[in-house]
Amino acid sequence: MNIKEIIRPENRVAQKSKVLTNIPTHYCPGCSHGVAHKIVAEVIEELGIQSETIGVAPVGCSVFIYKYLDIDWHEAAHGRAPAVATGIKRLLPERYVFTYQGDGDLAAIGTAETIHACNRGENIAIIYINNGIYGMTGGQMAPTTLAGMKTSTCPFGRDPKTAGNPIKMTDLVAHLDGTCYVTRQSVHKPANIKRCKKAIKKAFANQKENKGTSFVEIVSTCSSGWKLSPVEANQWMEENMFPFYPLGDLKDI
Ligand SMILES: Cc1ncc(C[n+]2csc(CCOP(=O)(O)OP(=O)(O)O)c2C)c(N)n1
Ligand code: SF4
Repeated sequence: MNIKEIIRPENRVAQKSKVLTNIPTHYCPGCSHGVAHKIVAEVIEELGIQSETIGVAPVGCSVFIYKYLDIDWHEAAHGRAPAVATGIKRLLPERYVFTYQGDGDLAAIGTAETIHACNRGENIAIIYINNGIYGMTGGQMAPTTLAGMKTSTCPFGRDPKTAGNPIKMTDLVAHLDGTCYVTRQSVHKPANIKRCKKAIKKAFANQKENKGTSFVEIVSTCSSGWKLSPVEANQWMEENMFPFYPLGDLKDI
């Protein structure tokens, strides 16, 4: 096989998921959103539910996720995705419904919608991309920003005395009776990507059994907001984010 034949899409060993469109994503190099999109698409393809899935898109860097995954979508106002997903799922209970939200969207402006959807046990999946910062708007402090972490609005580092403590949404929702599956994952290494994909698959599959709300946090990088290279961002995440946001299942019933 010559080089031209090798690079033809049909001859590649690893094929792109058919659920992903051919539109190039707008994410910065080293951003976790692209990998997270890829595994959500693969899960939908592997479960054979492309025509039955409805995603609810957030406000944040992933606001254009509806351009990248070829499924039905609904855009929600900032933070309101779990409320919109509730309405969709109740009207169309046979559909697989999920939200995809950043930490600014889910843990700041959307805290109430998140907590109450989880408390009601809405039969949806929530995918929560926690990069500890408001990426889209210029790297401001989020409720999830670590103590001491520098952002554009706390250039000397977050001071919990004045700015409060970083919030662990995943731990909070694990305590609610409405959640059936709560887990914290990452996508920075192949083994983690595999585990995260399994978790997302479970979150979708749980809907078939009407078990309640599945919540998958993905501890993520924002290389631009953190002002680090892609490699440095992964290292920084391992050294600083994981000790505070430890990976693993918090609840699985
Ligand atoms: C009602 C409202 N308030 C504020 C904003 C501005 N805004 C847009 S995105 C965003 C934060 C997004 O951060 P996050 O959810 O963490 O996503 P990321 O960009 O990091 O992926 C904010 C505050 C808005 N669009 N609408
Ligand atoms: S600003 Fe951050 S979250 Fe947004 S695309 Fe860039 S790296 Fe990703």
